[in-house]
Amino acid sequence: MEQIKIGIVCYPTFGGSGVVATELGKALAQEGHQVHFITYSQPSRLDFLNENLFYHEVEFRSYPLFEYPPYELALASKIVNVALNEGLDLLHVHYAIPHASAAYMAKQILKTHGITLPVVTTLHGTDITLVGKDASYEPVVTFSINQSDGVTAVSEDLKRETLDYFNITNEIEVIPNFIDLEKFKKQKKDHFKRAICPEGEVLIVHTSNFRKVKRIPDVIQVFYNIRKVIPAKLLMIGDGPERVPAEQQCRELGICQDVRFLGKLEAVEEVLSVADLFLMPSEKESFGLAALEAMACEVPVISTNTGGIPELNVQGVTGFMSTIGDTDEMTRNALHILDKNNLPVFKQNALKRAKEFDITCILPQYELYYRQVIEKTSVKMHG
Ligand code: GMT
Repeated sequence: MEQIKIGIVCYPTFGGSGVVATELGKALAQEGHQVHFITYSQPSRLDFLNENLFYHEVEFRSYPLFEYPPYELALASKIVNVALNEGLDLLHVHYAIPHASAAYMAKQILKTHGITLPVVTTLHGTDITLVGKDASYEPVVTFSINQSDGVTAVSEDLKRETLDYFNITNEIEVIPNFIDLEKFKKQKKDHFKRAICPEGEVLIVHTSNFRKVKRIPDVIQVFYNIRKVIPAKLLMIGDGPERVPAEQQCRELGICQDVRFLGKLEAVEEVLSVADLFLMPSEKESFGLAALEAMACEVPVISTNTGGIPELNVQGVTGFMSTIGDTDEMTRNALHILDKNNLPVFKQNALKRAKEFDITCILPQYELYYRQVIEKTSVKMHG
């Protein structure tokens, strides 16, 4: 297959959009495409060497006049620089704010050099459902989505929400998130399980960036309810503004000895390998990549039924979904899953469902989409 030179713009942090962008770039490079990451620091999962992978750091200097250095301008300049020097065929930006508008500006500058750079924008979630809807960003988000040459969303629900809320004149293609089943698979970590759960307790896990939207108090409440019925331990992975209040909640409930906050972890799959249940009581979740990672490691999921989660978690099969805040129902369903007669079936179902999102199924969808966008853009240019 002919090589495409792709620029990928993303957040380098632990958030889902950065993870998806990085894993996608790595997989594209392994397929023989040339991938140039453009962002402000090394993406956390860009952890291996490949002759087709490149990283370009956006430098944005401060100046006494700036309260906030203008990152978007520095990013647009870096995109122009990389496109000119590396001969990019396409730019793929993940998370609309501010990446789609920086891409638009870069594209206009490149036009003055006689270069057409097709831009694909992938909508991930809060760039639409929370931040994007804010009046202070909405006109720019609408404009930059409409000016992209291709737009993808990570779930049907996110596409619907985008079309309902914004005045979108562009087509939106749904390409779901994916998982690398070579990396995310159940590993033998019995010693770890014994260390965490010495009395054979069940192990419950939550991973997130600990923001309000994740409803961390519900995670603790469901765990507290479960623990009243069966011996259980909870591992909280990740970090963010809701961590300190969650630690306080554990102290107030007197459950600190059974809850561990592990902070940001690189090898989440090692912990998931020994987990019995994953909790995701989010208020909003356009897809729920963290739940997919759990399922790939054979962990069933208790979640809300919000956003794109119903496109992933199958009710009564891979786990259960409840309305936001219904921690009593979540507890009842969790105890049903954790029953020793039910758990093995839920685990196998979770893995089977995760296989439908294997990167080998989703990567060709992106490659095809890139080719269509490149083709369409060059017809527009010449036609
Ligand atoms: O909003 C976040 O939690 C972070 C955000 C991101 O862009 O990093 O996550 C969103 O994108 C992920 C990858 O596509 C999805 O799996 C998450 O469901 C989504 N988060 C929300 O919609 C809250």
